[in-house]
Amino acid sequence: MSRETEYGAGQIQVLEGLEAVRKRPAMYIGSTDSRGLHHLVYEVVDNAIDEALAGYCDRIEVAIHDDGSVSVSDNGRGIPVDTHEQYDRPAVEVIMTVLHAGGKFDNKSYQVSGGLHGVGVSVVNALSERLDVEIKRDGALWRDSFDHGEPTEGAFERVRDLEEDEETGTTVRFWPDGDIFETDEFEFSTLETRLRELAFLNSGVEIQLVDEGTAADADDVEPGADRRERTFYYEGGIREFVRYLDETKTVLHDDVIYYSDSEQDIEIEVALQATEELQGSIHAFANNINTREGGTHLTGFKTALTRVVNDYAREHSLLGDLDSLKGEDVREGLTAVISVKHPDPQFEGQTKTKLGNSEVRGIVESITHEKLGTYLEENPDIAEAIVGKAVEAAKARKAAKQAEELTRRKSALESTSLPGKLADCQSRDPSESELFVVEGDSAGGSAKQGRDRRFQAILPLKGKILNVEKHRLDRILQNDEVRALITAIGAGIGEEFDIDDVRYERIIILSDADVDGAHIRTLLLTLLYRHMRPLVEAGYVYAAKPPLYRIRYRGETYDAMTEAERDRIIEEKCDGNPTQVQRFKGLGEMNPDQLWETTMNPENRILKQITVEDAAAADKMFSVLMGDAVEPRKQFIKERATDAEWVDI
Ligand code: 1YM
Repeated sequence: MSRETEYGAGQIQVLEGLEAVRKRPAMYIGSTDSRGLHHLVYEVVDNAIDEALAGYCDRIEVAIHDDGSVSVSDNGRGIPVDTHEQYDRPAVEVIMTVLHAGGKFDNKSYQVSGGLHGVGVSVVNALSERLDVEIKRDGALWRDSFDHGEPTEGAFERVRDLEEDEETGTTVRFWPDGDIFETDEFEFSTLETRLRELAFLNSGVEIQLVDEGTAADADDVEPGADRRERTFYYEGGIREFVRYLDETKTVLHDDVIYYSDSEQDIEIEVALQATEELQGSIHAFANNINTREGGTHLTGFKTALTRVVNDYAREHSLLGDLDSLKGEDVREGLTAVISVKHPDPQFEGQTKTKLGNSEVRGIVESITHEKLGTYLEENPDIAEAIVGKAVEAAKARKAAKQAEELTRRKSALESTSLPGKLADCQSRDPSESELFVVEGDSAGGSAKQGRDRRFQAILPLKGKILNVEKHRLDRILQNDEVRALITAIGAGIGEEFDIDDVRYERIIILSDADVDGAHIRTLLLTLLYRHMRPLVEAGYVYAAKPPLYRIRYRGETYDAMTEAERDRIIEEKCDGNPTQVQRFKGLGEMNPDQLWETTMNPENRILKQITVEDAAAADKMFSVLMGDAVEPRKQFIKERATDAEWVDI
């Protein structure tokens, strides 16, 4: 009986399942944009991580190939290849083709990792033009291949015996389906951020990322180097994660506080360290997923933290004339990573990144209360540093509140008058209105003349806005440029920010394509990220990418964003030497028409939507660029040069 002619009931179900995934991919992987594309990689990596958590694998390699495919390898037991009774097919084919079989069969140990959507590798297969798998297991190398999710006829084979000392393991290589995804470009930095995070969250697992030089952001590879490679391995797990997050900050104690415990099969791990910063950053994970919307683990931690620090302060008479410390006081400058692993996590919230399991709250709370309480009693120096910082924060909060109230009454914030420098648009419909925040008066002038005034507003900003990282809200509000921006956007700031009041749903930062421009953009993003975060979360913030070069050849003009693109255009379009290559030194050099054509016209322009792609990475970048430590900042700018702004934030 040949497989391809006799479809059993099970096989028909499989084909229908794959069809459903291809019809509505977003239901399974969230979206078909760049995020969805990268999600495919994470889904495969998650299976390897599961194998590591089960104790059978300690090395994972991810490679971006030059034919648009990505491969993931591990040195685990290898996906089973024996015949699956129910389907009468090799188990690997069942795993690759049956929806939700990518997790574990029913009798298997629970799956701790699992992608955001936890859909399994069969979804990756369904959304790939081609997927190859190589398995070293049961003494042999096995191979199988799939075409748009369906097993390729005759592809399953036992290739050869394993050498005596050859490791077992799995390699999955897939070519995403170009008809389904809007982009086919894998970004090294996006994968790097997630894989580093996974290595921190799963101590002892070595994760390597290799790029054959073809990733979308390969521009910043040193000339001559055609391969980028990063290896992540953290013996200390989330302790090292905290150290990494604090690398550029002034810490208040050297040791990272760490505790872990488990209850009812739920594993809890916490690492924390106090710093001099004003901003605190707590990153909570559940089953390796960054729970950006928080949840019961975070609530439990915060409650216990506030109580433990208050108890200590009171018992040791450190409160002075304060009644008590608020949670926000205790968290000021605190870096923490919380990681829970739960056999049956419930994800809630808009983006399904909020942990909902109610029992977790009490468990994290009691473990934190006990372990952190003990730690503070045993380490009075550290305890006093933490309490001292919180007391200072509480006093500053009171003073800031008074100042803020005063400022608010006097400032333009509550008045309806718009800043004088603003050239507003005619439309009053935020959904079609755009605000260009432009670096410098001269570029601002060109932008005002070049714009489409029906829906484009221009706000020129002079010089550099205040370094918002280093100041509390009361000082920030005294800065004229900042106030003009807040008033123009119209939705307030800080805790009072109300997204429903925004006057433009596109805030477009327009600055020069050089290091200074990158700096100004970063300053603005810092302000938006720290004090108007809902704007970023809503996807309302963009950076415009002005061209660097204009090439003229035989009456045609071409604009290039990078040096590499310039060279490519010259090579591809110009048969002989181009008539003229103009380098734009700054926005101010473009006349209003050029600015409109290249940078403002929705038909031609390139906008980069700013997302809070990864709070940890963003926090890190802002700290490096804005923080006190000079060396890491220099290093960062040197490494990324003008690309600094295109990292994912
Ligand atoms: C590059 C991706 O998928 N590795 C992988 C997957 C599995 C196993 C080992 C595995 C698990 C078990 C037993 C078990 C999978 N197994 C299954 C299923 N790497 C990658 N490595 N033997 C092997 O959980 O008991 C699904 S994935 F279904 F067989 F359990």
